[in-house]
Amino acid sequence: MLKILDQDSLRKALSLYFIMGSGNTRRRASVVLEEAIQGGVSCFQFREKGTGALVGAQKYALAEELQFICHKAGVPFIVNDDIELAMAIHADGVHIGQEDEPVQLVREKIGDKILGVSVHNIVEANLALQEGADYFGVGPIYPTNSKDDAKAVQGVKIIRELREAGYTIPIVGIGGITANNAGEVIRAGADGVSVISAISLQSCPKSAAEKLKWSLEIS
Ligand code: TZP
Ligand code: ICP
Ligand code: MG
Repeated sequence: MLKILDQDSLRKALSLYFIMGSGNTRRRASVVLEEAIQGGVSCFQFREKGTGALVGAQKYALAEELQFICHKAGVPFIVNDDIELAMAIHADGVHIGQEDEPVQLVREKIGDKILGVSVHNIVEANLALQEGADYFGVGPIYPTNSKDDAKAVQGVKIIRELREAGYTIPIVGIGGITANNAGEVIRAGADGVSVISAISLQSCPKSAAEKLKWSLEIS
């Protein structure tokens, strides 16, 4: 586990936030992650979901393999939804959605690990902040093929609205983000972009990450 990040370090770490599970790539997830990190990914979320998702010991083993790669590179390793797994392997944090356990309960369970929460509007944002979220994942900003039960596309307007409402918490946009639209997400007020397919499904994850990083730098 990393040293606990202060809010500014977390903000920076979230700038290029890569998410993947075994179902998001046709290659070995560990190889894709290694290449993505070489390209500049600054945070990683293990999200093992959907048809054919690994469970039990296999899920645990893949989590540990990917965590080791992150650890070597000093990249925070966050687990989606599975708090038990996150605790068992001493992950750096967890990311939960509105359908998961209440934020407050998760906060109690994970102590000072990083806690990310998916929020879609001001009401959810207010509650998540009050109950102990460290950052928000906001989306889907653009249409996505990577989430079966994705909510309605929001555009970058929702990020602007959260900033205008006074939220200073780190925010990442998610959903359909590519090197072509990442700048727009940052200009709306996000601290970073979260992507699955824009890295995991590319033939060269390293150059895909580099292009995303470049688009963030010139935003
Ligand atoms: N939550 C909202 S959209 C999404 C998740 C997990 C999927 C993002 O995947 P992609 O491939 O970057 O659109
Ligand atoms: N945002 C982030 C960062 N991760 C997710 N899994 C999600 C929203 C749904
Ligand atoms: Mg969830």
